[in-house]
Amino acid sequence: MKNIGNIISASLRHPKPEGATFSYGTAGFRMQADFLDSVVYRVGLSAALRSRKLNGQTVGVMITASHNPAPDNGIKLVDPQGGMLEKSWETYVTSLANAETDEELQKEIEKIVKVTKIDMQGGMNVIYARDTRPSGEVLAQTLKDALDAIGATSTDHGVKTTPQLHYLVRALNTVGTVSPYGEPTESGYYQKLSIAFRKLLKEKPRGSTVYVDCANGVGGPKLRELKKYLGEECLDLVITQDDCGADFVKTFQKPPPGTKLTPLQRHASLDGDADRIIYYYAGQDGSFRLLDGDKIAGLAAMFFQDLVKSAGIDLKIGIVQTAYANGNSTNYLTKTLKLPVTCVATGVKHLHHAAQRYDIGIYFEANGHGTVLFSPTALALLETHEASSPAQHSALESLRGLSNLINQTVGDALSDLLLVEAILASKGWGPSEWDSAYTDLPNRLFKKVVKDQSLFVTTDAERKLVKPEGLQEKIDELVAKYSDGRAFVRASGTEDLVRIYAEAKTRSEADDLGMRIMALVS
Ligand code: 16G
Ligand code: ZN
Repeated sequence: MKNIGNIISASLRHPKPEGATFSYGTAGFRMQADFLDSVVYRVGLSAALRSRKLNGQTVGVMITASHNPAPDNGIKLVDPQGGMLEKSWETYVTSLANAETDEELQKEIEKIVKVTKIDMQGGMNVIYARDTRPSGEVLAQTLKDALDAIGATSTDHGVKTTPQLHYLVRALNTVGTVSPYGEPTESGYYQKLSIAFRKLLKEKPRGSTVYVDCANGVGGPKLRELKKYLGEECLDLVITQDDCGADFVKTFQKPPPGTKLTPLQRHASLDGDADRIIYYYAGQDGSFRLLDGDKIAGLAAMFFQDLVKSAGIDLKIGIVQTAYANGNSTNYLTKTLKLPVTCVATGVKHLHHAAQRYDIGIYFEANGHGTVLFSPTALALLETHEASSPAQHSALESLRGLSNLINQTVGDALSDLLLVEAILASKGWGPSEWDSAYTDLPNRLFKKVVKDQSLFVTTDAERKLVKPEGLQEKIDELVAKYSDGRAFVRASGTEDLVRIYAEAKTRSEADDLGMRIMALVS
């Protein structure tokens, strides 16, 4: 490889911390920012190799640690169609990150080139962006160092939300094709979303105000920008920056401190890189009510089902959830709406993949990561189908609008916000009408530090443990004692601990079940 000398000499400036082991987890590499330098350098090399493997198509790199504390950071790769890095490449990236010496690094690079049969003749194109974490700037420099050393053409897109970077990658790779995704710029992204949103709203009057807490992250400035494109007459948005965000609200089931809820007023919280959103409000009686990812999935499923019926077309709608989905949300989808539901392991890539099996695949994690995917068949049908009545025409137009409004590359808090707002406006609903579809079963989430989390091995989309031996039987015995009881234990993919989820008919039963399982886990 002709640039190997440059790669190794630049690598001297980014030495690997001795003995450290890194792994490309559900959300790429994520850790304290101080330890990331060598990882970022090697991810840069991986991105360039991946681009070369795919004939020079543009690959994306995002520097973010999502909702983790400010001193953390992370890095992940985006494939040319805007999705997550293909699974088989996670191993290659991990092996580069863990090469102990520069000789080993060189060997690993040469191995990847050989094993994946990369023809090194030709260009490599990589774009990158970061969230607003202070450590991002220096890490972006390190990334550039790697891309220069290997000889890739690269563009620094500065501060972006994670989904914006996914959008840019797909848009860049589809310029001049039969299905261009959109103008490959940040303003192209805002234009695409705002035009679709305005079309969907038609002449509907503007709904009441929605308050959006952007978790002190990159969502704040970007939502402010989007607001300019939407125009005041479309959506009354009040943007706030609390330090907590979606994760806090979902975990503690209360509003961010400092946020006062007025009954029936809509609120939403994003996370640090704006790929996750949840809603909440106070009921008439002042009680706190969460409208999480499951509730968004339910709302979208109901709406899409109606539209597809009204449009008179045959498209298969399906929903993808994880074990964290509230039992009553699954009941609502399967029993009330009678739609198929698939359960997969935690992590956006698993949901995304499973959702691609439907014509309209709706996927949401309870924590608010999610989107709606339209298959190529669905898009073609929407394009060509001739309406035979004004009602059909209007439903078809709405479906077309939604396919442009919804980010097809990955879950996107800004796009999901507009999706929810468009549905509520179309129905003339407030949060309580939305919430009335079903009542969540009370649930509790615990975490426990254990000696070795790798001893916890699951099956059945993480709903059952196969190891430690005998533990699942004990959990089953306990669960059977509670009405509507359900529980599972899984090793976290982002922290060194295990998570315990329990739900049951009443709050006290859910708490009790969770605590008893906590006591079983060690
Ligand atoms: C990551 C995943 C998220 C998942 C979470 C679970 C992506 C982009 N993010 O943040 O989807 O819900 O991990 O964390 O895939 P845990 O394994 O620590 O419970
Ligand atoms: Zn995130």
